[in-house]
Amino acid sequence: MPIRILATADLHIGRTSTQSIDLGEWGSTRYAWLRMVDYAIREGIDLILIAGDLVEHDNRYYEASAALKKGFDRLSEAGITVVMTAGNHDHDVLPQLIGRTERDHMILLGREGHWSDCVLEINGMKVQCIGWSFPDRFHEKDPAQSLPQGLVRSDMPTLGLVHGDLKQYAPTSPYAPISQETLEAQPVDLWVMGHIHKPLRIREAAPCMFYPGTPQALNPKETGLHGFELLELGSHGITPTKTVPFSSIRYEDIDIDITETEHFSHIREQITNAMDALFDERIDAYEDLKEVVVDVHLTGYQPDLEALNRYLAKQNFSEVSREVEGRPVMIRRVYNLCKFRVNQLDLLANEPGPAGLLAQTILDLEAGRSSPLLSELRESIVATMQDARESNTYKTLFEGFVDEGFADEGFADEGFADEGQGASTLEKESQIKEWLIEECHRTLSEMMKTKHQDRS
Ligand SMILES: [Mn+2]
Repeated sequence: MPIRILATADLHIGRTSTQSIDLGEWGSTRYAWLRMVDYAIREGIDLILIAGDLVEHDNRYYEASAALKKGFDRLSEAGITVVMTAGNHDHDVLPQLIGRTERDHMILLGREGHWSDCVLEINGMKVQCIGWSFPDRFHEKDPAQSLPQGLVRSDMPTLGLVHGDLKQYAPTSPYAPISQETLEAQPVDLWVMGHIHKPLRIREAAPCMFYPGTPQALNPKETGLHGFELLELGSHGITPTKTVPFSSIRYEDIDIDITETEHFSHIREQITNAMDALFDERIDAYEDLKEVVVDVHLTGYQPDLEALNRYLAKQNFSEVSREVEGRPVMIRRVYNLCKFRVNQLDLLANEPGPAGLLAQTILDLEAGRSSPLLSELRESIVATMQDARESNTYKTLFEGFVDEGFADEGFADEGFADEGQGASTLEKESQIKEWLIEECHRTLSEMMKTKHQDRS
């Protein structure tokens, strides 16, 4: 019989999902942990792997302690084994908590930042687990480099747990920048990773490697589907992983293009329609999903951004919140991300002066024509981007995916992060074009404003 495995990380017991209307205890990660325990028992899970940050940092000790103990007791009774490593949030609290409840089926690996292993026998099959835990709040070294030669056994399958960033995206992260190549080179069947809150499949082929992400989404930055991974380990290795939707709250961003919207009063209806479409287009409802929180991004071009801002400021969009398929869908915020559009760009382009030149430049860009001004602009942008990348200020692709602490420290920048190392020349070229159009529109908008003010 194969071993049924539930893999998770970053539960952060002690926190509560933010911005909910009325989730009550369903919003707490403490309750999510107990729900997960029930799930494991109900579904006949044999082994739970938790790759760090099970518990929020130490000031939540007492809240976490009782719930953890309750969960461990239930799992123990059901004969389910839990193998864990500590992350940057629970580097001190998890060893303490486990220390008090130490028992055969609850295993914390890699204490004090030293790799360790355990061998389990489940359903007549032997399996090795290896893991590394955070020794402190920060760890600037790559834990993969300290993995001892010969730790991984060749006579049975091995499952690995580690917490931290991936080095190629965050080379100087203070949260254990891990070399993916070094992990891959180990004869390990599976790597479960923690720290990045967005679920990420790194690779499917052996060794299978993924960040399960937060099973209970914590804030509006954690959009999309959140749950945990279910796997089976049999005589032929690991089966492909399956995500089990689990979070009681779901955060979504919806983009609505209002270029064609002439009357602002229609925006409300457009938002309502987009909300109704959510469950058809991207959300598969499941029993434990209790609430959806939506941020709306108004995009496209509008001729009068000031008037649009004034209109939006007067609206109470929470009134638009509604029930869809029996669940409250709430509008949290409406962002105006529209760009300025000059109605008669072609007329303006004929005028002398900087405004005319900018209008002409936008027309050139849109038509794919070149001009001396454009070549100059393009060169200086490429140089600036190069400088930015070399200065290492923009370290990660994972803006908004990582721990709040990390993102808040401003390591990442969306504009450059999206650009990525894997972007093709063609993609880069179209991003430069898009960015130039945006900048020209923005500058032109400023110019036109001044022009109107001069007249009045
Ligand atoms: Mn973490």
